[in-house]
Amino acid sequence: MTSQLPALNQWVEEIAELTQPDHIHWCDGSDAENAKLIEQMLADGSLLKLNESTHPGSYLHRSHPDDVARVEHLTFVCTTERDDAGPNNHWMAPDEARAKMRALFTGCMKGRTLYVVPYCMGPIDSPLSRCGVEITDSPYVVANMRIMTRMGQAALARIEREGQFVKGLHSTGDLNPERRFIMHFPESLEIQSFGSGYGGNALLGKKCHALRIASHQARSEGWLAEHMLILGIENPQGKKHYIAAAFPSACGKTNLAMLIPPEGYVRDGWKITTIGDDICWMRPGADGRLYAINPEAGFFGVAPGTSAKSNPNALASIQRNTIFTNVAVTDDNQPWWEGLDKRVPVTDWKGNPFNAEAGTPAAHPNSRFTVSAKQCPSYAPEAEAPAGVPISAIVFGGRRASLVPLVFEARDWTHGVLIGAAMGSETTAAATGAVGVMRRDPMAMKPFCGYNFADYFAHWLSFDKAGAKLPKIFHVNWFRKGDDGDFLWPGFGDNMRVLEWMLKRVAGSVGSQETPIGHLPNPADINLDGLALNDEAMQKLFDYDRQGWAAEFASIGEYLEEYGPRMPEALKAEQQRICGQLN
Ligand code: SAT
Ligand code: MN
Repeated sequence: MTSQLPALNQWVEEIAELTQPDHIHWCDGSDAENAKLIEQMLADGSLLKLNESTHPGSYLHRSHPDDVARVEHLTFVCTTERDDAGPNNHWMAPDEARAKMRALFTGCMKGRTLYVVPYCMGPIDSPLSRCGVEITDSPYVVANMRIMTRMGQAALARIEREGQFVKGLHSTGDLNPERRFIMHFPESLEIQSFGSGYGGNALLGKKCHALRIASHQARSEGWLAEHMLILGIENPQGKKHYIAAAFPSACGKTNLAMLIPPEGYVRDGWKITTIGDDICWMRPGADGRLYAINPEAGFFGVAPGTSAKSNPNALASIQRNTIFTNVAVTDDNQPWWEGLDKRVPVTDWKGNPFNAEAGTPAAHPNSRFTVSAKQCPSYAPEAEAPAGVPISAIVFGGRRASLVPLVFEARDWTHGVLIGAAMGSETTAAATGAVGVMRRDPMAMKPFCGYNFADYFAHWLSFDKAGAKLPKIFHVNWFRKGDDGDFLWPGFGDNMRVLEWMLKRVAGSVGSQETPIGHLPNPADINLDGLALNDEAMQKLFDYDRQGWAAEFASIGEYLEEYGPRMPEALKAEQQRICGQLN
């Protein structure tokens, strides 16, 4: 098979010549094709069949133990000018990067099959969607891309019609971390990834295309590609709002997107539905509002911590047709991870007998499930709507043990952009490196923005123009800890209480306490019925520490300075104005 697009055929030929595969297979995305790939992976041991009666159609993949997370230090944005990538990215000159990758890709598919994977990010018929083709030698990647994107025949037809697509070239190579690079060429819409088979390094539609390349493209086309979940929230009167929320990887986006409200809310008729759990593309509509789509078709969620209590919708979604990566296994061959339940698994994520005494987790902390969004009980049909959904509120949040209150609201768009730009969070297992270190992660895009953050903030500011009806911007922190080191806020379903307050603010039906950091809630306006928050929690969740914030804002100022003269004046002025009020 080939396509009706000469540019695509030519590229595939070129890559085949370079990588020298034994076979070339154009993926059509069909069930039969998938079944064949699965059969082949079962035969070569790259997939293991899980318990068919408890988890029909589900498989376990164990990655190489050195290949378990994104590798930010090996991820590059290769723009002609170094400054266009900015201090937020690792940069390599395009020619140097191409030469390096050419050497790695030469002959790397000998003895393997080259898969051509056409995919569409977003509903096939949405003007907001964008397409790509990933060439890969990993059948595991093909099977995951089939779940995570609209992959195959229909995507190819759109690509042939449009003539434009993102070119993604991927090989697992020899999985040697010394020979691993994830290169982005946003100016020519290209991605080259070598030496990893894992998640965001290898499923090129996800972080590489839908965030790094798309953010660059979005800037020139007037839209936003963001690291955000999208949820629908329906009140008892049947009115629906949509909220987009940015949190760093492994900070609970999937849980929030699939939230089940506390009992009282359910009884009253509140409902949360899920549009997406990781990525959001937004564009101003004719009415001035921002309209969003989820470019993905599935969830690549963190398994550990997922339970009937923390996220019943996710758990229900992954009972069948799911690919698990790096989880543990029970004696009856069911997938298991820390936080699931009280059972003790027999095999750890590396395939060794599990020794509970050793004190190391059975599932890898960044173990994942890949599942179609359609299997989620809370999945919203509007997620397939070509026009997207109108966003009423944007939420920024991080993992902060101290200082940052439960929720506050930006005074206006510029202030909201500063709140996003100033986001800080403690690092998680989603990337290699130390866990629990506080770092600035603006809009949760630190690892994902395909261009200079200073220009990115300017792009965000540019949406505030005549005729725009922009969402309100909020900041939340579910992770504040008390003196005893325990979380002060119960989180999970109870986050509904905070979402409800946001909607009251959107409707203009409640007031707030004005402080230099923004509008804080009057605690009486947040429904805390049935929660037993102690005095320390009430005090710390709803208060702000002026001195602490003065120090925080001084550090935010230093952070913005790192970007030099490209940093928009309006953002610096906003930071200085708040500093002035705090000191
Ligand atoms: O590994 S992924 O980038 O796909 C997941 C994540 O870090 O959010
Ligand atoms: Mn993510």
